[in-house]
Amino acid sequence: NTMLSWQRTAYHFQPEKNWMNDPNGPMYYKGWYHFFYQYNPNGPVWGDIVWGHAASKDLIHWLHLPLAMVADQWYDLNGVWTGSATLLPDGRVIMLYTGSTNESVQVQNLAYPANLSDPLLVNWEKYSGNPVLRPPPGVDLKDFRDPTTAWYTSDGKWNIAIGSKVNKTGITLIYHTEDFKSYELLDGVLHAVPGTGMWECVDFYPVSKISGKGLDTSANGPEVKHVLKTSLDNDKNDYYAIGTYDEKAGRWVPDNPKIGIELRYDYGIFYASKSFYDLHKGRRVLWGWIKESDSEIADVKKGWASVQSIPRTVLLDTKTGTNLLQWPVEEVDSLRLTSREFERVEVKAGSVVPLDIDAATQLDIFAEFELDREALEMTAQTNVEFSCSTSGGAAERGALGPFGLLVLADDSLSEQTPVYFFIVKGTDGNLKTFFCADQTRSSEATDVNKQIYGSSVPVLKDEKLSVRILVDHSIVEIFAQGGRTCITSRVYPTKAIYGAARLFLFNNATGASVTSSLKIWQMNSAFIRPFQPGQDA
Ligand code: DQQ
Repeated sequence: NTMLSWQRTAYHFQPEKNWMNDPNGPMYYKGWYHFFYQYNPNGPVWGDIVWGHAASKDLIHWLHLPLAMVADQWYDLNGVWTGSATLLPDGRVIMLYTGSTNESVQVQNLAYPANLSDPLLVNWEKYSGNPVLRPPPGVDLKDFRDPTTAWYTSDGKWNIAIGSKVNKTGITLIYHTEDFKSYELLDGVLHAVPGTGMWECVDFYPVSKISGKGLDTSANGPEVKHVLKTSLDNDKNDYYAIGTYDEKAGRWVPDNPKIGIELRYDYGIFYASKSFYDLHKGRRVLWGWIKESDSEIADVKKGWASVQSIPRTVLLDTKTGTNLLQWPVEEVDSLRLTSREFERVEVKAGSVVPLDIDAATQLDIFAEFELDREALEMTAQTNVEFSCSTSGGAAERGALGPFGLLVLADDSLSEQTPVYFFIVKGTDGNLKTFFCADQTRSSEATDVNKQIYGSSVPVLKDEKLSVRILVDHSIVEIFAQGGRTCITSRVYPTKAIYGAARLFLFNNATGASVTSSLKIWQMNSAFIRPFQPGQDA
């Protein structure tokens, strides 16, 4: 349907058609990045789930490969669901995934490449002894899914984690194995949080306390923290916490037990994410599923649904120690074409300033903001109850915000997606900074979600406010303050498309002017196309 084709993205991963959801089994193997994903080959809605497969040299340009696994065994007849890859030291590749059986019981299955000398890993074999794991006693037959990448343990064996729930308590089970065929369920749970419901797509990995490098999933020691991430089926968001893992005790304890697992990878749309250690570049890379926020009818009309996030590097923020930093992988920069720079543009209180760039649908924007210092100091206490989602959005004026950019806007501003900072000042004079994205005017279409997303963002002394924004037709991925707070917006402009899309600075604060410096790149499209057999990859 060409009517809706402008919504297709130019450099985010998506299949040519139909439905996609969770990222599965990402890994680097013999010079190729492999990406698998939950896929419905028969239509643009969830169902008939199999594993799609694509490979890339740089995480940006992709070759679509044949389906890796289809639902052809009793133990995955109702779906080849989410799973993870483990690269063994001897060169073997282990793929563990959840099968929904002919009776819709959730079991774990083992698969491996049919030919390890094929760098494209086109053919996959399922282990003849599947399933390797069935739901343990006390767990509902439909609450046992999404095995993680395995990590090496001090006794020379492996652990994997699997999400579940007992009553309303979300839990992570740990299984111990030597050969990935038989497993022992360890006593207790890695972690549990009452009231959170089913834990889908658990991810568990180390981050370094000192270096800016990513760590192999098996790394541990005094210089390491462990991140536990869960995807909450209840509200379809990914939550994480940073903590300490005691392998011998089989427990992980969050650094800040008061907040539990409450930080979000992304305050917009980002779910069922999965990370992997990229041994090629020594980094940890995170993928997330960006679902649609329009209606199913619209998805059927356009013939496809969902995109994947731009792969992001994940690191511990060693400056704050309390959050992760996510940033688009450096390969994204290879798509940059021409750029425009704007030095210290003044944006007066209550004004909008157009930015003169060629086109505005495929952009990489880096922007810094400074609020007028005097105004900042003179301002008395402001509304300290502020929250992005319950606020009036970019139209609501406060003393010290909102100010930022209007992306995917048309000339008349009848459509616009504001992304902005909002500063509040407490009675004690302390400042708190929020970062939000406002969907309320993003589209004139009526069948789309128009929430306001966002959260607070840590800003340290003497730091400028900064934001990086990737715009790609119908998706806006935002990384505030070096990636401390991220927001992905899925938007459906009807007028602000192709050559009609514009970019503006805005400042809706009542009492302070803002100075902004920006560098804006036009972004090339990525090649994301079918692999032709015989083609020299
Ligand atoms: N999607 C898969 C499940 C997983 C859910 C099924 C999360 O394995 O729990 O498509 O989106």
